[in-house]
Amino acid sequence: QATLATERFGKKVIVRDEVTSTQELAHQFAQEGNEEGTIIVAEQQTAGKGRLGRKWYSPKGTGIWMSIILRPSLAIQEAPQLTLVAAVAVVRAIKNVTGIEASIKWPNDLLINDRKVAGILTEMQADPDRIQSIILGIGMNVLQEEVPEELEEIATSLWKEKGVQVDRTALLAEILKELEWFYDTFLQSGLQFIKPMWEAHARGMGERITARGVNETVTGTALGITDQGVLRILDDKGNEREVYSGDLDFFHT
Ligand code: BT5
Repeated sequence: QATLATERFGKKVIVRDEVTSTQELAHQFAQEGNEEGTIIVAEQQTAGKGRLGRKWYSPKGTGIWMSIILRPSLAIQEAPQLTLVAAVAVVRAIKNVTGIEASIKWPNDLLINDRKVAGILTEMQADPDRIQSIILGIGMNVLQEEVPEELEEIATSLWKEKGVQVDRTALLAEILKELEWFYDTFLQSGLQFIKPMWEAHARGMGERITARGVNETVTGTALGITDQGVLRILDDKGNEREVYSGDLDFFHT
């Protein structure tokens, strides 16, 4: 049981025991005309999705597996910024509920002690010139005592980090509160206001990193992000480079 402190987000909640992916269901509900802020949550996903066709492990009753329908009036190329906005909101929610300071791994991972506790997935349905809907998915490991062997090195849960059984409903309510606030702030004033908060929580800024983008891999010093959420890297030739999306590697010294 939890009280929602939001105006629109979570006004309609669709709860399922088992789904393939809350993203798939949310796309359907969006196409059927459901309003912005409608959320889909499931106890278990049998085919949870990460980016680029990757799998998201979503065992029964242990996490927050949720997708929210958004209908922002944004240009199509601005949509990826929502991932960064959501990351800051989820960091805040984790802090407010558990006291844990998670960090952000560009563009869409949240880490605790360098292990992934949550991931964000933004998918868009658009006409050539207009966004129809964006389905923003958040997956968070909450209660798992163990993560699968193949993820042992890279994944964690709030339980594993804190040894406390965090109430998933209360945490979800907090995520929705923070998300609504950051989303509205972003739509009103762009990324400028959120950017310093993002950079303050981001891992690897000012450090040597490799960004593996879709078309290119850049190694150098991470400088931060632009006002459009693009990662800035000073490469080894002294040129400033911009990477739009991809995966980061840190170098542990
Ligand atoms: C993500 O992709 O991190 C986005 C994850 C989004 C999941 C939510 S759950 C609700 C909604 N419905 C869905 O079907 N999806 C969204 P990516 O950055 O591509 O990371 C995927 C990688 O994370 C995998 O290849 C694994 O290495 C790792 N991974 C998989 N499951 C994990 C888990 N439960 N915890 C931590 N890491 C995991």
